[in-house]
Amino acid sequence: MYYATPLTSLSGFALVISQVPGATLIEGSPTYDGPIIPGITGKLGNAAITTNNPLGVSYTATLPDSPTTGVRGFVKATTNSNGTGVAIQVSLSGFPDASLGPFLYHIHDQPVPADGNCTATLGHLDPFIRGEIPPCDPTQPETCQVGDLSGKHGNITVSVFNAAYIDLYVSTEFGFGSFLGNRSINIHTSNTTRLTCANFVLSSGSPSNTTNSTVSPTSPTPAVFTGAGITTFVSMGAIAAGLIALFL
Ligand SMILES: *[C@@H]1O[C@H](CO)[C@@H](O)[C@H](O)[C@H]1NC(C)=O
Ligand SMILES: *[C@@H]1O[C@H](CO)[C@@H](O)[C@H](O)[C@H]1NC(C)=O
Ligand SMILES: *[C@@H]1O[C@H](CO)[C@@H](O)[C@H](O)[C@H]1NC(C)=O
Ligand SMILES: *[C@@H]1O[C@H](CO)[C@@H](O)[C@H](O)[C@H]1NC(C)=O
Ligand SMILES: *[C@@H]1O[C@H](CO)[C@@H](O)[C@H](O)[C@H]1NC(C)=O
Ligand SMILES: *[C@@H]1O[C@H](CO)[C@@H](O)[C@H](O)[C@H]1NC(C)=O
Ligand SMILES: *[C@@H]1O[C@H](CO)[C@@H](O)[C@H](O)[C@H]1NC(C)=O
Ligand SMILES: [Cu+2]
Repeated sequence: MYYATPLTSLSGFALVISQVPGATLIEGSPTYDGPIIPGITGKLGNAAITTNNPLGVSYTATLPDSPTTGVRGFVKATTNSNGTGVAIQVSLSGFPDASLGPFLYHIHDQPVPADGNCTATLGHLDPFIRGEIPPCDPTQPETCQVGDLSGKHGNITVSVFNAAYIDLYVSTEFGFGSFLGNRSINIHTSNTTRLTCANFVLSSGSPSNTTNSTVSPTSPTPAVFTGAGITTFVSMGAIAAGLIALFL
């Protein structure tokens, strides 16, 4: 399995962005209108397939009865039966007018605070520091952000959405950068507005915690809040950080 190492510089990531002409910003979130760049990958390489995840362990993110959105349901992540990758079950309903879609959903880096502020979950789970640009190519999921579930497995285009698939890149093993159990799900409109969010919590099994800080240098500082977009992001290049995820 992959052990992320703390970064000391963001320069490599800024370089990735600078390779992408035509990037524009909508309200702090980058969009991309140029050609797909083949082979683009994270600063730390392609996402690694996770193996030896703890069997029988599930984490479930259940959306709250928020008054501000009708979207309800859950995303459940269960270690795949052979320990490689994680089985994802998505059961969501109550999506608003289709004109706001397709809807997107991602694992975000940070948990939702007690006040329910989805913005505080920062950006996507992105331990390989791949960034938003160019968009995920689902035929090369290893090159996508680990947390970009809709990018890898499909957008939500119906008002009641059920899906089940294996994602080989997320992990249920504590100590890995791709671990999802202490993070959150965010549901977005197509323009990246956050509709609702929820934390993963252990819902079955015994969590694995055999890794320790000596062998697992994967406790990066929280993702930098980059909501002001690329311009700000580049200007923040001097900031040392572990995980970076743009704000979507
Ligand atoms: C996204 O859509 C929502 C809902 O229509 C709207 O309130 C918001 O201003 C839009 N944001 C952008 C950046 O277009
Ligand atoms: C485990 O199952 C997944 C699909 O569910 C498959 O992609 C993977 O190759 C399998 N791994 C092993 C070691 O059998
Ligand atoms: C939500 O969190 C973001 C990021 O931490 C922060 O900038 C914003 O002020 C918070 N909003 C509220 C209403 O607390
Ligand atoms: C979640 O756990 C991973 C793996 O142990 C760790 O690297 C990360 O910092 C943790 N994230 C939060 C928000 O606690
Ligand atoms: C998913 O939705 C996003 C946002 O509208 C869009 O950019 C992307 O192309 C869509 N992906 C697919 C495969 O349709
Ligand atoms: C693993 O152990 C660390 C350190 O004691 C603790 O912070 C963390 O919550 C534990 N994780 C799990 C999944 O039990
Ligand atoms: C942590 O990992 C190191 C290296 O594998 C090992 O020597 C040490 O005993 C472990 N500590 C604990 C508390 O498991
Ligand atoms: Cu998101």
